[in-house]
Amino acid sequence: MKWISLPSLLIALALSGVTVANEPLRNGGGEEILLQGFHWNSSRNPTEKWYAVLTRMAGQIGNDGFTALWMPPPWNDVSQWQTTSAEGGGEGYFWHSFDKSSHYGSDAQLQQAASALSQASVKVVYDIVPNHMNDKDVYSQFPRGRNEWRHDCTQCDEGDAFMDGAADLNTANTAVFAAFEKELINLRDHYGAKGLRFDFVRGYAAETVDRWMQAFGNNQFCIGEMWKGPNEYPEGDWRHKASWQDALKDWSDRSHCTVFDFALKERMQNGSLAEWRHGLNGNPDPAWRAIAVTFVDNHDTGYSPGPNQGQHHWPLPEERRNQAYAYILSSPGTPAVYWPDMYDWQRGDLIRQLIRLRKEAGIKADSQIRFHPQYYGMVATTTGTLKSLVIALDSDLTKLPQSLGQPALAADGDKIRVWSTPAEQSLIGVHFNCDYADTRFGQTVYAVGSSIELGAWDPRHAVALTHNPQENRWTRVIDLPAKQVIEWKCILRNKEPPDAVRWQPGPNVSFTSGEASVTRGTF
Ligand code: 7SA
Ligand code: CA
Repeated sequence: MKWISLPSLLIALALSGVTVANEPLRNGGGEEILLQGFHWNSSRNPTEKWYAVLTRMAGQIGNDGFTALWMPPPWNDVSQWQTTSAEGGGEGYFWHSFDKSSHYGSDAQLQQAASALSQASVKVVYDIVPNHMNDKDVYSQFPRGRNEWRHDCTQCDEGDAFMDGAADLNTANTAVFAAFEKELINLRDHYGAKGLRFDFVRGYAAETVDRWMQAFGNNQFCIGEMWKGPNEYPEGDWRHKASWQDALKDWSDRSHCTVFDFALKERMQNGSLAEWRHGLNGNPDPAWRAIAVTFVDNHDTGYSPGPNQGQHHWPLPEERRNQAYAYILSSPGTPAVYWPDMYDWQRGDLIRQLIRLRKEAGIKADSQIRFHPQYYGMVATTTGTLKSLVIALDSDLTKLPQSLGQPALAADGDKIRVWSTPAEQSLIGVHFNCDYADTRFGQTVYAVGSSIELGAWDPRHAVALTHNPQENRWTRVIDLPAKQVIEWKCILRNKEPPDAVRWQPGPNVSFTSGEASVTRGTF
């Protein structure tokens, strides 16, 4: 029997067009901390060319703990436009040619900035805009009438149109695909590109991005900007009824790139602090957390220093901004920090401290996160390779478990508290049982105890058990980190007010999680 070797089997599969499952997720090993290296008005920076600013700041950016910098589009953009509510042009998103001299600076200045950042061990990630280009110019790289533009034919676009689609290119066309493939390799070989941010990915196929990345560098970092809510998909499209997370994961599965966590952005904008857990980066499945690039604002959604204060399409209100940075920097996903928040609006010290705590804990994109919903606000524990970080945002976590001690960071009048603790062990489900409770109408039996999961002995934050009438037993499985010495008691409590309690008599029940997986208290 002739055995076919694994590599040749994989090649055969790949050639057959079958997507080989082992395509790597291109998330930089999950250890990237990204700085958006520009804002909406950077191309109009009054004092010095933007590339010169980046060269001057490269060392500080590295010292501040960033591992990668998202550059603006590197291509020449001579556009000027006006709409009823705004005007602009030259930012790079309506580019004219692959020429690197632009409003951000000259080709030489770009090279200087790229090498200064690389010397500071900061990966250069260019913003790529393949969906469209300035169709207004007489000069155009792509001739008309050859199916290279969306409007050349009815099937001449593999995605959405930008505005009315007059400027859309047909990325499925081999000449168009090849032109970008060549330019991405040029950016890698001559402009220090170590990663790519793909603009407006709703405008072309995720598989096209995957093929460009295979040419650019199959393991290099890439991020897709998929800003498209469920209601923007046509009625018949499954994503119209799916969640923001589902559509983002679908795109990442087909491109093998990370994706900006617009699911978290939407919850930050429209949900309470407790609902921030529903971001892609809080998903119970690590494969979903690993693809999330979390952010508070960017050059579209947020304000920018300078004219019109930028675009501010979807800005996070000021009072939540510090808490949002505390959350994305001490939770899973790949955090992205918006330039003005770091270097223009005095938030830099807080962000610097948070980055240090994240790195000391060894938190990665797919790290485990546990939410503690029995508290108001956002209380969660993220466990990295070295430590666990407990975060409490605007919460009523007042009685602290001994294990927590003093916060490693407190800010915003204690609205932000972060503790650094020894890395907790993996979780195990412990059966909590309470017997012989003679409950009055409306009363419920709770478990309250020493650890944060059990409310740190505060009945208000105890865990409600469920009644099993046959055995007159109240019970619940509670996930706890293994190897923790736990003390606890059964209590009788009304739902509201949460303080009317009757305690289980006698000494506390105590056990070590993992050695015991069942524990019992009796009234
Ligand atoms: O409204 C915000 C959110 O509120 C929430 O409550 C909503 C959200 O759904 C809701 O829950 O988000 C909605 O609105 C977002 C912002 O418009 C949408 C999002 O999908 C939607 O859900 O995001 C879209 O728009 C962003 C700007 C894009 C997103 O990918 C896209 O999904 N961001 C990236 C894309 C571009 C374009 O490359 C950049 O746009 C962004 O910086 C980048 O991050 O000759 C051709 C031609 C004609 O075709 C046009 O008809 C004509 O008007 C030219 C003219 N076009 C001009 C535009 O009108 C003008 O606005 C063009 C030449 O210049 C401008 O376009 C700018 C754009 O304004 C600017 O944001 C573009 C090119 O310079 O550069 C930037
Ligand atoms: Ca398109």
